[in-house]
Amino acid sequence: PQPIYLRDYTPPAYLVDRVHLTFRLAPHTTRVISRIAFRPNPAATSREFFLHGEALRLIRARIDGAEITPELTAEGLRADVPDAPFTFEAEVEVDPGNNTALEGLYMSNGMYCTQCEAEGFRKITYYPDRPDVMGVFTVRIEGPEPVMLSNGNPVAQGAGWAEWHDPWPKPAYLFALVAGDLVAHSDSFTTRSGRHVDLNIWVRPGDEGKCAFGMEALKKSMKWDEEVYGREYDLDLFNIVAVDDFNMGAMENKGLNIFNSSAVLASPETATDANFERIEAIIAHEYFHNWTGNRITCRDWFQLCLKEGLTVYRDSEFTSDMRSSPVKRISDVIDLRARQFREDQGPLAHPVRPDSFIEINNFYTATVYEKGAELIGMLKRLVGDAAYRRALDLYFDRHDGQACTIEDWLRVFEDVTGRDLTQFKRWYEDAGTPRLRVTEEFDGGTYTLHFEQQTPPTPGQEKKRARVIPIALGLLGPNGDEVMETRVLEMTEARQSFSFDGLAARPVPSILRNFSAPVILQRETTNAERAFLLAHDTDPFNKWEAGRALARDGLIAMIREGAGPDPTYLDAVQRMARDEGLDPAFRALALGLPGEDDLAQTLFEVGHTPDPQAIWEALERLRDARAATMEETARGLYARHQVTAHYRPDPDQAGARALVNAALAMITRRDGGAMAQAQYDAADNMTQQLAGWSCLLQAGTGDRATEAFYAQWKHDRLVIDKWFSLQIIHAAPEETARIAARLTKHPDFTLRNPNRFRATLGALAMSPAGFHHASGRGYRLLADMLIRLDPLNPQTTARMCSAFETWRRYDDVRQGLIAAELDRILATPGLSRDTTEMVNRIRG
Ligand code: B3K
Ligand code: ZN
Repeated sequence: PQPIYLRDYTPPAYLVDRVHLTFRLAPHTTRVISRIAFRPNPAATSREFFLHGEALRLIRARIDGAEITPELTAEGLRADVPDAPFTFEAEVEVDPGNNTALEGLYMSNGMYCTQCEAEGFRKITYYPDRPDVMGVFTVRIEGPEPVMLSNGNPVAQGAGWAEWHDPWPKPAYLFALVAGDLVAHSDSFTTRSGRHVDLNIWVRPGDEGKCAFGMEALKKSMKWDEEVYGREYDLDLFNIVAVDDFNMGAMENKGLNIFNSSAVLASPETATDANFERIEAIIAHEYFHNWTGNRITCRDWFQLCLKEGLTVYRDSEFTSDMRSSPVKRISDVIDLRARQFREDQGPLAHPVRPDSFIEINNFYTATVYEKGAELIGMLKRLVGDAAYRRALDLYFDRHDGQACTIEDWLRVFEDVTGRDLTQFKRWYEDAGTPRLRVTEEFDGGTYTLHFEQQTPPTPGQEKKRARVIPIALGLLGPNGDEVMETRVLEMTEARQSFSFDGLAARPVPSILRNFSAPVILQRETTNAERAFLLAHDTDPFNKWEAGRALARDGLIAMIREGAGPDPTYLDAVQRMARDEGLDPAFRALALGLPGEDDLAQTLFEVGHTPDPQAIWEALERLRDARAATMEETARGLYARHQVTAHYRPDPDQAGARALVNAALAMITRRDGGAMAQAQYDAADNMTQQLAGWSCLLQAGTGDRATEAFYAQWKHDRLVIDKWFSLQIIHAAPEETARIAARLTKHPDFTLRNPNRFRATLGALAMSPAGFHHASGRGYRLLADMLIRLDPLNPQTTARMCSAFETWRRYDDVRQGLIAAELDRILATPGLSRDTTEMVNRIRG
C-alpha cells in the first residue's frame, strides 16, 4: 500500500445533499439500501465519480432510477454520471456477525453496533467516505431488535422498524447505528436557551445500576460547555450506548455516542476512583466533540488534531474545574511523558499534524491527542485567557458547519490578536520534543537565565527549526519566599537570555511552571535546591516536579554508580508527606516514583544502556529504604486519612484513599501483607479492594486473594479485566511473561475482546523488567499473540505493536531478539496494512 500525502489533497468531485439509508438487519446477511443525492462540486478539479466501498457485496446500483454496472475495485466503485445533480442508489449486503475487526457494522454480544471513524463507513455502503463530504442523513432500521437507534431525532417507529433523521449535515464517520436488547437509564437536561433534551445511557439488561455516575458526568459536561465556551446542545435527544467489544474508549457519533463499556459503566463495588475519573473525562470528551469535531469537523484526516487536540484540551479544563487543577495537571504531564515523549523519542515520532500516512487508524496517537492538547494550552498562554475566548467564539461563528484545517484554526487567533503565528505553526509541523538547556548568572543584583533550545532529529526530519516556547517563570528568595511571581517569557530564538534586576540575593528559579510547554528542561542543579523547591515552591506543579527530579536523580545514581538511596530525597519526601497543609491527592502523587520506562529513557539519553532488571531492582531498593525510613509516617497517614463516610467517587475522598493506599504500599514492605490482607477482607469498594490485593501481589502473598477475587467477580467482565492485568503488572520480572502466558490460556481469555487482550498483553508490555526479560520470552509471547490477533482485529494489533517502539535503547542482545520478533511478524502471510505499517516504521 502507498502512503497518502497531505500535499495531495484535492476537493471532492461531488457533494452530498441528502442520504437515505435502509438497514434490513440479519447477523450474516444485513442489507443496506442507500439513496444519495449528489451534485457536482463547483470547486472540484476532477469529474471522476468514485465511491469508497470495502468488503461489500453489491446487489444492484442505479443512477436516477436506471440500473448501472459500475466498475468495482477492492477500494470502491466508479461510474459514469450526469454533469448535473443526480440520485445514486445501491443495495449491498454485509456480514456483521463475522466482523471481528470491530469497524463498520458489527455485532457485540448479539447487539448490532457501528464504528465508522476514521474510514469504517465504506464497510457499510458505497459512499464518498471523507470528512469534507457532509450530508443530511435519514435512516430506517428494520429488524426484530427491541431497540433500534441512529443519529439525530426519532421520526417514527412501528413493530420491527424505526426511522431516524439527523438535521445536522455530517461526514459519514459520524454515522452510527445500534440495535439490540437494551435498557436505558434516562434523565433530561434543559439548555440555557430552554431546549429540553432527553438523555439516555443504553446498556445490556443487568447493567442499569452502573449508569448513574456517567449520567451526572454528562449533565455536568453540558452545563460546563454552556458556561465556559458558550456552546449549547443542538438536538432533542442525546444517547450513549455501552458496548463490550470496542477498539478504543468511545466515539462521538452525532447524538449517539458509542462507548466501550469500561468508559461508562461504574459502581463503587466494581470501579476504582481512577475509573470514575476516567469515565467523567471520556463522557465530557465525547460530548464536547459535538462542537469541536461534529459542528466543525476536519477537512481531511491530516487535520485530526484540529478536533482531538482541542477536545482533549477542553476535557482537561473540565476535569480541572470539577476536581483539583494541580492534581489534574500533574497527572496529565506524567501521562504525556510516559506516552507522548516516549513516542517522540522513538521510530514512531511524527508531527502533531502528520504529512503522510498509510493507515490513518495508526495516527490516533498520544502525539495527535495529548501533544495536540498541549499546543492549545501554549496558544492560550501566549495570547491570554480573554483573547483565547474571543478566538474560540470567532472559530465557532466563522466555521460552523465546515470541514476545517489547522490553518483555519490559527487564522482565528491571528485575526483576533493581530499576532503572526507562522513560527507557532512549527509545533504542528515538526516532530520531536525540544530540549531546553538553562544556565544562569547572578551579578550585582541582576539575575540572568540563558536558554538554549535544541530538538533531536526524528524519522524523515533531520533539521529542526527554533520554536516559540512560553516559559512560565517564578523566582524564590533564599528564605523560601517568592521574590518574583509567575511571568511568561516568550522564547523565539535558538538561544535567548532573560534578565531580572533588583534582587537582593541570588534567587532560586522555578522554571516552566505548570509545565508551560511540552519540552525537556535540562539544568544542572543540586539535590539541596530540589529539596528546597519541593518545600517552598508556590507552583504546585513545580513543587511536585522538584520531588520527582530528586527521586529520579537518586535512582540514576543508584543504577549507574551503585549508590545507596539518597538521604536528601528520603528526608524531603517524608517532610512533604507529613505536611498536613498539602492536599492528600497531591501527596499521593508526590509519593509516586518515576516509572521504569522513564528511567530507561533518561539513562539512554545520558549515554548509558538501560538494563531493565537493574532499573527494577533500584526502584525496589528505594521503595524498601523509604518504607523503612517512613514506617511511622506511613502508619500515621494510613490511620489519619481513612475514609469512614459512605463511598463517593469525589476528589476529596479519592485523594484520601490514594494517600492511604500509598501508605499501605509502604506498610506492606514492613509487615509482609497483614494490613493489606485486612484491608482486602474489609473492603466494600473496588478502590480499597484492589489496592489491598495489589499490595499482596507485590509482597508475593497474594494467592489467596487472587482466588477469592476471581470467585467473587467471575460474572463481571470489566472486573475480570483487572484480575488479568494486575497479576501480570505486580509479578516479579522473572515471572511476568510466564504468568501472562498462563493467563492467555485461561478459559476467560479471548482474542475477540480488545479490553481483555489489552488487560493481558498490554499489562505485559507495561511491565518493562518482565517484558524485556533477558530470555526474550516476553517478546516472543507478545509477538505470538499479535500474530494471532492480526487476522481478527488489525487495529488493536497495530496499536499494541508500539510496545516495541523503544527497542533501540537496549543492548545488542535484546535488540537482536526484538528485531527477530518484528521480522517474524512482518513475514506473516496476509499481515494487515495496519500492522505492516507499524512494524515497518518501528523496524526503521
Ligand atoms: N474520535 C474517536 C476515536 C476514533 C478512533 C478511530 N480509530 C474517539 C475520540 O477521540 O473521542
Ligand atoms: Zn476525541
